[in-house]
Formats: sequence, structure tokens, C-alpha cells
Amino acid sequence: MACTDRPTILIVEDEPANIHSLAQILQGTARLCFATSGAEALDIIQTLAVDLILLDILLPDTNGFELFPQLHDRGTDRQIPILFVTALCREEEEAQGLRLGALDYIKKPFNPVIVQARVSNLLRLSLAYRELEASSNSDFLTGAFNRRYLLKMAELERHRWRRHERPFSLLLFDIDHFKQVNDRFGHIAGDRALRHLVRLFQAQFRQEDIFARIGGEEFAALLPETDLSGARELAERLCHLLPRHPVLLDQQPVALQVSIGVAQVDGTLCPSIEQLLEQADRALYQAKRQGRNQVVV
Ligand code: GH3
Ligand code: MG
Ligand code: MG
Ligand code: MG
Ligand code: MG
Repeated sequence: MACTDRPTILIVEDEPANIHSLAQILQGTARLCFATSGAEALDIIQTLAVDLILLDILLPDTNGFELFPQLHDRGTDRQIPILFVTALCREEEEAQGLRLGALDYIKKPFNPVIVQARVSNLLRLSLAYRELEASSNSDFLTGAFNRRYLLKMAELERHRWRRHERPFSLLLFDIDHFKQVNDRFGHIAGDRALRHLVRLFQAQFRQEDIFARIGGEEFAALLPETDLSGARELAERLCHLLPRHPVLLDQQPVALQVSIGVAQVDGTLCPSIEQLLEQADRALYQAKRQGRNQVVV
């Protein structure tokens, strides 16, 4: 998450004169942060959401061509757009930079007006892309993640499990007797109840957990690095939390209840995500049959 809503540009540059002139040119365009070495740049992108990187090639501890892939793909699903700003002016160097995937290759000495225009165009493009990406990953009604994103991240988690044998768990939620809520208060109120549940639950997850609405009144949570007992503990907590925080519908407090099925990947078996979902679904079905408002592992 960015510390501010303003877009952030990271400028990786070691020459004080260039730092100064880029700061002057771009100060009105975005929030700027600076790194004077490759190590510093890698540090910054760990903690700060950066929207665009301006990358010098000749740096004290590395060169921009080598640094590029480390800044671009950080082992997450999101790439940071990068453009080179460099004194290396040969055509083969420019070609190398662009072939790596840089959005642009600006040669020093540069024209301030052109740099400002190029950077703001690319920043606008990068923000539009990010917005599109965010909306394609989220559920429009509740703002939770959607099924597509959960499945994508579950696949990533599964690869991580195969490489490092890290356990992870999956929770499957289905609201109990939700049809009655709609029948009694109407669909719009039902929608409000869904948003209420999402707000309440989202506050309980860790940053790296993925909580998604995967169907009408069905949700799932992917819990990286979480074994069965951790997953069960969280599921129990959520299950007890919901009825204690009723949603106001037609000025009446309405207590919702949820049934939760838990599945875990551990040991040497490597089920597919579909198998994992089926496992959680069987547990959920049993929770329903045993009287609802409970967790089954
Ligand atoms: P159970 O305890 O067996 O899960 O009972 P239930 O009534 O929740 O189960 P059922 O699957 O029969 O009904 C699910 C209901 O969820 C039916 C549907 O009207 C409601 N629903 C699904 N999607 C939405 C939605 O987007 N908004 C609203 N308001 N209701 C929805
Ligand atoms: Mg340099
Ligand atoms: Mg259902
Ligand atoms: Mg159902
Ligand atoms: Mg239901």
C-alpha cells in the first residue's frame, strides 16, 4: 500500500546534478523518492508502493541493465514499470534497455520539457493499468477480491508450496439461511449485509491473506504460511464474531451466521486447487448438515 494517494516515482540516480534537475522537473508530477545505489532502490521497493521507476544505468554498486529484472519482477504478481534515463547513448544500449522491457529510454543530457511530458504520459498509463488490474481482481459489490484473483493467488501459493514446502490453508464460507434475509428485507438490504460481513472479516485477516467473494453469498480465504490449527483458530474466531456484530436492516439489528469449511495443504501430497476447494466444500457441507454456524476441518 502506498503511504499516500499521490502516485510515487522512484528515481535511481547517483549524480547529484542529475538528481537535482530531475527533482526540479518532476516535483509537481508525483511524490518523488530517491535511491543513489541499486541496493537502496531494492530496499525502497520492499516497503513503498512505487508506480514508476526512472533508472540510471551507471551506478556505484551495479548497472541498470542488471538491476532491471530485480526491480521489475519482485517475486510478486505485480511488475513496476521502468524507464531508463542514462548517459549511455549508443543504439545497441538503447535497444538492450528497450528489449529488457523498459517503457522508454531517455538519453542525457535531456530536455526538461520533454522528460516531464514523457514521464507524465507514462505515469498516467501506469496508473490506468493499475486501476484496471485492481478492478479485474475485485468484486464490485463488496470490494473483496474476486474468484479469479483468489484462484490465481492459490496457484502461486501452490508453486511456493512445491518449492519450499510451506503449508497454506483455505477457508470456504457460506452464509447460513441467507435467502431468509433477502426474503425478509429485500435484495438491496441483502447486499448491504454482504458488505457488512466483508468489512467485518477484512479487519481480521493478515496483509498477505486473500479474502474473496467467490459466489453469491459464498466467500473463500487463502491463508499463506498457515497450518490447520492456525486456520481453524481463525475460522472459529470469524464464526463467533459475525453473530456478535449484527447488521442494521430496516433499523433492526440482524445477526448473520456463517458456516466454514477448512482445508490445508501440507506433507507430501500436492492436491490441485480444485481438489483443495472440493475438500473445503465437503467440510462446509458437513458444517451445514451438523446444524450450521460452525467450523468443520
Ligand atoms: P444455507 O444455510 O443452506 O446456505 O441457506 P441459504 O439460504 O443461504 O442458501 P441458498 O443457497 O439456498 O441461498 C443463497 C441465497 O443467497 C439465495 C440468493 O438470493 C442469495 N444471494 C446470492 N447472491 C446474492 C447477492 O448478490 N445479493 C443478495 N442480496 N443476495 C444474494
Ligand atoms: Mg550514474
Ligand atoms: Mg450458498
Ligand atoms: Mg446453497
Ligand atoms: Mg447460504
